[in-house]
Amino acid sequence: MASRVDHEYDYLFKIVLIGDSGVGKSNILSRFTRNEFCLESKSTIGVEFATRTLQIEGKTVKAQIWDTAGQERYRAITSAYYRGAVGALLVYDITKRQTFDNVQRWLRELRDHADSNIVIMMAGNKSDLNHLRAVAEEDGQTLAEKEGLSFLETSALEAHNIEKAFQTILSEIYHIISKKALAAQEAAASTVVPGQGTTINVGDSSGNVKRGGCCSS
Ligand SMILES: Nc1nc2c(ncn2[C@@H]2O[C@H](COP(=O)(O)OP(=O)(O)OP(=O)(O)O)[C@@H](O)[C@H]2O)c(=O)[nH]1
Ligand SMILES: [Mg+2]
Repeated sequence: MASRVDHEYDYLFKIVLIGDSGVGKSNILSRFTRNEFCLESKSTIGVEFATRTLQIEGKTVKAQIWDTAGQERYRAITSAYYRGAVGALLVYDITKRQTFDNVQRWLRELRDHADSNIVIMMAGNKSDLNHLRAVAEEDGQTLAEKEGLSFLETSALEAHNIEKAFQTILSEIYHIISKKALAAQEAAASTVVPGQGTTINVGDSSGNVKRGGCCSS
């Protein structure tokens, strides 16, 4: 019964991955959704997405995570990518200063294209390469505080803080949504239909992910 399967969650949240090419977005996604990592992954072309369902404060939350190319020439239409997104993971590479300097550029893009209430987590990825570090953890922390973002250093390779990064984003979104639902209920105008889940504007929710590169079997 396909329709039953479609509603085996309380909430569906769309989250977008952004950041320069090569920072590890696709590997963060594969680590989180399939527990896979690929040392020689190819640059993403266009848009892919993958899903994972998890428990957030007793609710079943389906995270639909979108991944696109950091390289401008491979990117799909920007507005469609951000449409309906309630969370963003903005990734830089702790071994490449330029990817950190470009964080401001990505924040501008979010401001221009995404919902103004989008929950943003900044991740300094490749924390396993501490000997090649070009961005101090405090620099990440300082920028995050200045911009009002959550912040973690992660490693897709070592599966360090990947789980925590998504858990944090999803919990924050859940808190915002449940506060809004409560306010709406109090105003006797709730838009949440109990038991049917709250669908947050997504396109294709088939749950499939296109696989490419060296990790495909
Ligand atoms: N050491 C280390 N390497 C990583 C980590 N995450 C990703 N990489 C490597 O960094 C390279 C780029 O990773 P991708 O996940 O393809 O980067 P991306 O951000 O998706 O790049 P685009 O698709 O071009 O935007 C690959 O060689 C990965 O193996 C990490 O946590 N540690
Ligand atoms: Mg990629």
